[in-house]
Amino acid sequence: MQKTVYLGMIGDIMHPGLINIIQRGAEYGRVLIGLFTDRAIATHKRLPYLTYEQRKNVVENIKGVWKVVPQDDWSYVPNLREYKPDYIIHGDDWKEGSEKELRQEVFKVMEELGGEVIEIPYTKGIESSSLDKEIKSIGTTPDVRLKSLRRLIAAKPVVRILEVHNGLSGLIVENLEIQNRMLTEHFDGMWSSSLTDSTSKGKPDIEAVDLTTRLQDLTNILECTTKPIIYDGDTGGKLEHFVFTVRTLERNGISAVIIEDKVGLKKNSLFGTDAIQTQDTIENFCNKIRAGKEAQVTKDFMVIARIESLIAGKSVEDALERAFAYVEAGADGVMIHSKNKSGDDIKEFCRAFREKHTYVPIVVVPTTYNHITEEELNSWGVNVVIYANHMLRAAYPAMVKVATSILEHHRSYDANDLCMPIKEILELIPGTK
Ligand code: SPV
Ligand code: MG
Repeated sequence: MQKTVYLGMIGDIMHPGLINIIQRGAEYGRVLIGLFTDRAIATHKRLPYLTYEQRKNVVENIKGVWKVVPQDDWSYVPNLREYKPDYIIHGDDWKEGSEKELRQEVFKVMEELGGEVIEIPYTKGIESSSLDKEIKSIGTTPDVRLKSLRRLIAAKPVVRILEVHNGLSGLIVENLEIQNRMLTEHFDGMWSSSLTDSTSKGKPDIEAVDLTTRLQDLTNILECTTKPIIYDGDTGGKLEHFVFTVRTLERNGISAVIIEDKVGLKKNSLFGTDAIQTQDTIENFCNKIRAGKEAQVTKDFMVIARIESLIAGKSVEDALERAFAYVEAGADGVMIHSKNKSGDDIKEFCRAFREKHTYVPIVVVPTTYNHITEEELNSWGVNVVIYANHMLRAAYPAMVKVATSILEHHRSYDANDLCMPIKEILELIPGTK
């Protein structure tokens, strides 16, 4: 019988290095491609530009490919056990760096299975990661960016979102990666916060900064990033205005708007019951959700309903009643907010909500109950975690410290260690020189 050669690939960017490895594999037998699914990729790196189906279509039409099967895990082990290939072929670049442990596992399993690992020298001058960088420098389109949030929610246990308020903070979300054993940790997308958009302009968070003004900042962020953006739409304003907001956001490639069920002069939720927080009627808010959903052009844009019952001092039951009604009205997800420090109310809400709706995404903003990890939140049923204000809260005290030092010493020398070196700031943004 013909031997089988397993080759795992993402297949987003086709290049001669991949064709070479397929051809080399075909010398040993029929080539079975384990095509990484979004789920397998998303916990480790950014989502591919093309969807799984699009990549499958390309790869299965390459000469020398026998069959394409999904690889649903970053580790090769489950598929190797399932398909029991005679060989697995891989570029020898995995001997060093983050894939080292993956390689060790593969050797162990192939030995157990009586198979063999073929390592071939990596094609010089072509490297997926540098091609990745190329693609990133080209940017993205509003359409691809918009869709990516739904893809991430489907692919990841928890979608990790960080607040941004300008291009620079956007670049942190876009580019920051840390190596955590076999994982490359990164942020999945951005939160355009009304609190930090307002605060960074010296204005209170009361819907005084209008959409047109906030869009100017968003444009800067859109220009230097490719990851999805969730827009904090406050109360959504008047229903008649909200439909224009939806269209504007959608046209710009924003993935979702979250609107909160409050009326009157909006106060930041973290004041809790220290401020007067008036909730809308269920009926009115449902009408607003419906109007927003009818206004959107694509099927991908998301209108997420934010429930303020716990902020306004009401019960979890009240929050659930509203959540169920909002989903019924067409909301693509719910955000449950609380300023309780324990997180118990959020947990109770999530558990009960999940009993009725298995898949409707739950979004949380763990600002006060921030001892709880993403993994724990996920075990309650949470899909999206928003770190809603941390970039601005980090920047302000750092600036005050430096300003204070200058006042104290009548020179900036003493603040040297608090500041990024000039050379680094000059070289921070690609294309500066
Ligand atoms: C924001 O970031 O503006 C929010 C979240 O709406 S919170 O400030 O917690 O209300
Ligand atoms: Mg807000």
